[in-house]
Amino acid sequence: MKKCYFVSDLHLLAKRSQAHRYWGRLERAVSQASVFVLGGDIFDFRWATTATPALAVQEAIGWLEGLAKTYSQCQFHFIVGNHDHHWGFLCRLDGLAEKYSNFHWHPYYLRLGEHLFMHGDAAERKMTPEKLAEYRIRWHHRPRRGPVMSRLYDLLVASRLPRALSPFVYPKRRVARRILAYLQRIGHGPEQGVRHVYFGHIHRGFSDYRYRGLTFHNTGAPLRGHRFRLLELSLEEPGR
Ligand SMILES: [Mn+2]
Repeated sequence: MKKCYFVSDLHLLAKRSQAHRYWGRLERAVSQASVFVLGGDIFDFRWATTATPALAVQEAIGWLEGLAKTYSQCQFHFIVGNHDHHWGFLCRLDGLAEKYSNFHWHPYYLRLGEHLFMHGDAAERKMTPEKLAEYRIRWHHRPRRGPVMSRLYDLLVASRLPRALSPFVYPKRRVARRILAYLQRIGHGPEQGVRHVYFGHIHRGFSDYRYRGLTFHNTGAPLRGHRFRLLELSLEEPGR
């Protein structure tokens, strides 16, 4: 069995990210992992505090490159989220994958055996692949936020209001129903052998929520007042 970790929604580059508090845990996991899945919104280009968007891209690519180079024993899979959906950044991912044979990227999802990894924005509404693509493209046109808006947003997160509201905005059952419908549309439902779904986006950390043949696991987010965890699983070695 191979050890695999899933983590998402670090929101690096944004001031409100508390991911630095988890570096020790993240590094320990990466050093033990054979497969490490980064599930989207790892970077937050909309709320990046760097002087220019180009610098944000530079930092993000540098961070991924550092991982791939330092932990060459580990296969990294980067799944894009809505906050990392930034042209300048996406354009660089193929180059990174060419340079490092242990770096792979996926615009929407990754399936490994009975495990399906995705960002989770497919739970925003009833999504078809086309609607999800449109939703992502709208993120390209959303303006980058300045320091004032950023400060206001930090205050909102600090108030813990988003955390308090999330069970109402994203009830587990509704989220599971929407994701299941999306997976069936793309041909990766329980009928095709998928058993476990790992995702982020809704910032609610939970494991083992069962719904119609699927078991859902959410990583949460390292933001103040939110639950956050690395999700660990074992993957079958191929050919066994
Ligand atoms: Mn998201």
